[in-house]
Amino acid sequence: MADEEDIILSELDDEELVLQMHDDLYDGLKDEIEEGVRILLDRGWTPYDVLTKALVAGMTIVGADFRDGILFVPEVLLAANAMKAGMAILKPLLAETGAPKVGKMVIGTVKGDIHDIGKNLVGMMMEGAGFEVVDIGINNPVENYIAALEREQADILGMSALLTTTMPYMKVVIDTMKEKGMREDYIVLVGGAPLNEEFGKAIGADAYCRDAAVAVQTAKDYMSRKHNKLAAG
Ligand code: B12
Repeated sequence: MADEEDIILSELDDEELVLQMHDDLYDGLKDEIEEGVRILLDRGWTPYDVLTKALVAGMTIVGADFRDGILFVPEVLLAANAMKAGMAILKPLLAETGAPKVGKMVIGTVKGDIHDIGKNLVGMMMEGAGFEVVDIGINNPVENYIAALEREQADILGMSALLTTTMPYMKVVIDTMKEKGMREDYIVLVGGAPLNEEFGKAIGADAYCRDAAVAVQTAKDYMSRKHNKLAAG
């Protein structure tokens, strides 16, 4: 039987390498993930494919085993760190489109919630699509969102929540925006694994986005409508 340590990533074909990366992500092996990402890029993979097929797909397996009680917080944290290391290599490449800025987004995870991988991914993909992104991090009370929107003169607010206990806080933010008479000045996009379309509607968001690709498309659609509206005066 082959010893794990004997595996030389660069000798694997693409398919084997991607499967090995899923395993390495599962085991929280940061160095191996970084190496795998570099190899795939060298072989001509697009940063987006590396992100979705090697990293996000691997994290989905981690998520399933966490849910089923096979993995626990410390292991998931290691996996998350490995994922972030891979994402750090891809980030500049995804952002490197040189496209004119199409709009500005403030994005953050809500109060009580420290999950940030999905939010970071959305931020990266938005930057890649030509948006300017101001990331206000995790565990944000409503004041942080309001202050950032006003300070940055943003077009879009993005809120992330991964817990059923923290997602209702999005409504607190939207209600506060309404009270301050500023709700209509922004496009509000929400996301995170436990959310769905109905929830997005119920709390008064403009849209719920299932993943980062949908977030980019939705943001673009709203920005072009906003421009058309302004042009129509
Ligand atoms: C990694 C992880 C952790 C890591 C987080 C590390 C980090 N830096 O983020 C750690 C170990 C710290 C952690 C802690 C906890 N976690 Co946790 N975690 C996960 C896990 C396995 C993966 C999440 C992830 O990163 N996914 C990968 C990314 C790419 O996907 P995503 O986040 O869904 O994001 C995509 C979309 O949702 C969308 N999106 C996300 N945000 C946004 C925002 C906008 C604006 C838009 C448009 C779109 C969008 O686009 C993203 C990219 O495509 C999930 C399982 C799961 N199925 O989600 C559990 C999970 C979310 N965690 C869970 C739990 C219970 C916890 C803890 C309470 C565990 C504990 N007992 O302590 C704590 C809570 C800590 C806290 N207060 O926040 C539960 C939540 C259950 C529930 N229904 O509420 C889950 C679902 C696991 C489970 N099934 O039990 N966790």
